[in-house]
Amino acid sequence: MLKLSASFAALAVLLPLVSAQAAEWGQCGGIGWTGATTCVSGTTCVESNAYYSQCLPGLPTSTSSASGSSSTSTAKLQTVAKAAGKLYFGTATDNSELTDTAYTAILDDNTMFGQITPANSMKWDATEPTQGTFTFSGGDQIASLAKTNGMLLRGHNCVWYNQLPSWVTSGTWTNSTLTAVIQNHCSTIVSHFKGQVYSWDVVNEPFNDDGTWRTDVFFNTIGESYVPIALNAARTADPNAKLYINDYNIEGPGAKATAMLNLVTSLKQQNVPLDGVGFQCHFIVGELPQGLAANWARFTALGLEMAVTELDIRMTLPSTPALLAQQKTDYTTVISACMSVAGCVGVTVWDWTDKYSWVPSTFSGQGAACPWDQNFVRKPAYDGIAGAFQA
Ligand code: 9MR
Repeated sequence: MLKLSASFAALAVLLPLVSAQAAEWGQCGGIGWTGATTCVSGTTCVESNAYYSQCLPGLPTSTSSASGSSSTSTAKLQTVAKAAGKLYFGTATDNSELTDTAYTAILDDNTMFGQITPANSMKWDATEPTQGTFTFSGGDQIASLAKTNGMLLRGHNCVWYNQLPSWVTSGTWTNSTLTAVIQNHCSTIVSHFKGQVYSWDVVNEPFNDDGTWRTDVFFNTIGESYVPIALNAARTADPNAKLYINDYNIEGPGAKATAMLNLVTSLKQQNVPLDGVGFQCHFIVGELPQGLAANWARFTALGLEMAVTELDIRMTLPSTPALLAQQKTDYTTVISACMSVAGCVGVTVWDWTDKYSWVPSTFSGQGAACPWDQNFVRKPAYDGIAGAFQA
């Protein structure tokens, strides 16, 4: 009898634990959801939208603490970046994330982040969805967050082939009508945020991976001179903002880096206003390009500054202690490269937590790319970043 009631007691303790976890594919969150918010082992709660989160298989339940390899650093990243002589350590964020108070509690810490980039709300589709009609509410929210917290702001972006409204992509343009459209768009958004922005990604991702020009509506209609057109409009609109061209797969030497180097060399020779180059740094664990610092130094030797603008280092899931250790090494490598290039002004991660990383929805089966896991637990990567700034 005694034995039986002890078993019942054990069951009574166990049952609520079991039922507190949502099943694979089950709902685990969303506005109005009152059920389980954690998932059964082997699955992870992933937000589909504000109203629905689901337990998806194949993702780690905890990327770091369960593996026993978590962060131990007590350093704050903006503090150590500043102490190392850099302007900032920053992060991308998005407006939809700002209702998550556990998230904003960390985001708002200006000893952790000294700079913010809006992941989406200053893009063309968000700011000029209809020709000549501008909406700045999303961008203003991020700008005011940066101001309230005393953080620098990177504007992202004026001219990009992606996230364009259809009136731009499907319009019937001549060189002169599209030039006017670019000038109006860049000058209106850059003017709107004048005085609030440290640097603007005026032109984003102009090249294909083989170093040829990306054949988007701008290049196809105007040719490569759409780049100086945009830069000149931005300079007139805010003479104090640093003007950047930003791209990926230019971090190490290669055809695309050479194309970018040739472009910025030619722009400088023509006295086109340009202050910096953004190296996005969307990397894969264990596959960093060789020669980062030497490549970046070729750009700063032209009198330009540079920044790591969108850093994340993804892995094939599930994460393992070995992958997390390699990821720490890789984050260290990137920060060390920035440390060794005087003109590298700062580093921005493309969101600090896996909870809001763009990676899993773009690369199936990959993720865990950020320095904090989806539960806001710091990973070994965090220590890699802090340690490299402190070295
Ligand atoms: O993080 C952004 C994501 O929310 C958007 O869905 C995506 C759409 O293109 O853009 C992401 O940000 C990109 C950035 O603007 C430019 N470089 C690559 C980034 C990751 O795709």
